[in-house]
Amino acid sequence: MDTTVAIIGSGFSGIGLAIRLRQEGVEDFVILDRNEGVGGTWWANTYPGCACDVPSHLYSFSFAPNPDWSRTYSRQPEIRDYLARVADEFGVTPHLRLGCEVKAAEWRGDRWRLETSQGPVSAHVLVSGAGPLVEPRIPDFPGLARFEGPAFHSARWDHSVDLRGKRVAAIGTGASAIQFVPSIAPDVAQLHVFQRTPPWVMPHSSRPITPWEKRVYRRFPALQRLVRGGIYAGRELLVLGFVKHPRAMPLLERVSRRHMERHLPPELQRKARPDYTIGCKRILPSNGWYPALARDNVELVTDVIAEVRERSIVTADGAEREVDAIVFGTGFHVVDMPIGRLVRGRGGKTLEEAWNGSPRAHLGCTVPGFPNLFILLGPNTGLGHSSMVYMIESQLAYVVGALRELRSRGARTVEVRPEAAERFNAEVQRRLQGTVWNTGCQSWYLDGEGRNPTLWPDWTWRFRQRTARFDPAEYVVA
Ligand code: N01
Repeated sequence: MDTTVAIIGSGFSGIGLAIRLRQEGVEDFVILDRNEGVGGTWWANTYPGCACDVPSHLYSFSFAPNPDWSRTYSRQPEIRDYLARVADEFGVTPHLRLGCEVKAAEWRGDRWRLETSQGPVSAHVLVSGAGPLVEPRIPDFPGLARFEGPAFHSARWDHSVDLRGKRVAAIGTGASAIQFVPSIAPDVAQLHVFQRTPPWVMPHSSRPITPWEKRVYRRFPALQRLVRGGIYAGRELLVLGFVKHPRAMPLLERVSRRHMERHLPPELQRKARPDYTIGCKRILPSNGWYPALARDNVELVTDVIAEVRERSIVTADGAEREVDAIVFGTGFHVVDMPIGRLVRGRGGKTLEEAWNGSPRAHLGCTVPGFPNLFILLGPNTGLGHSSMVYMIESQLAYVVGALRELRSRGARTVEVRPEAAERFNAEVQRRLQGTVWNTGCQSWYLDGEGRNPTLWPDWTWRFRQRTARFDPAEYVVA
């Protein structure tokens, strides 16, 4: 199959780009997604309690507001359905190739040649909308392969396993675990929550949106835009604490601590109290987390896992806990994201080889040596406080600008100049220096050397400004 643009992934990035391409009059494109349905991460993550911790009005396309969100923070099925509906409404669905896994992509002089599970695809331009949080990371605990019960990652929830009445180990206490632990705790016989680092948890303001509010939003779309703007501005204020004045963060710490103290007895507080600056890992909103930890059938384990046996987990203090199932909420391969190994640019080098252990790209999007390749939500586009859909929409404008440049010049290739990419990355790393993410704790935001290849260290509107116009001077257009 021959196409102008091949897009990997049908999440917000892939669907968003497809819509923008159609608006530009480009119809010759295909979206390849290994899943059987639309939605990317919102298709793949089906764990109990899965929801977005960014408000619904902001976590949606600006050009496709949804007056019918059922809650202020939407749950996974509703976001998945929203994406499928938007794909339909904007005429993108016929461009989808679902169940189609991209296994390799190689630059062949003037085109990309893709190997997929449905045969080869040749594309003039390749866009990755694969996202940075796709490949589950399961720690290599000694003996794990010997475990005889079901064991799965939260992003690959095995719904054929009935956890009711079982003894379950939940490993990890990040953004995913904090959602599934309170959801399964009432149904299991015993839940052992293995925590390496306690998260900072805030009170959650999630609530149903009333029929009256929905009617108002439907009648006055401008009001919904206003609410969206208000949420955006409120969240943006957090940048002040994360980036500009980390010393302001103790205010938030106090709120979180009080939240914990309200729900946990003193001996559990000691285990659940974080000892690092708030914000250096994702701040987690939940009203269910601490009450779940306080349940009689839940145990918070803070000893390190030493070994997994056929039917049990042994911690470093020698304690052995019999379990029937293990659920991993242990995060994703981010610094070593799979797309890095799939894509080969000029000279046969993979992205991973070009990155040499720490991803980097110009405006989180383009990489020297990889012509006609655009990565949506690439390196240093992540946020700890706001909607990734905002970052995606910013990059969509940039990619469309690049494609317009190609078309208007009748050119074949566009490739970022190494000096432009280096300048950008040096600036981003300089800005990251004093931020809470680089100074507050060790997290998956940082690579093995302490470099931060994941987060955007500034106001998000600055990212929008920087990506609003494609600057051909930073590229070789030939
Ligand atoms: O993963 P995580 P996640 N032994 O990496 C622990 C997005 N997201 O899937 O902190 C024991 O946050 C690890 O411990 P530590 C969001 O961007 C968004 O929960 O490294 N424990 C941590 O507790 C989020 O940031 C939503 O010490 C081990 C946990 O596993 C990202 O996805 C919802 C371990 C991993 O937490 C990832 O979240 C859900 C080991 N060897 C997720 N290795 C929204 O609502 C790791 N851990 C938008």
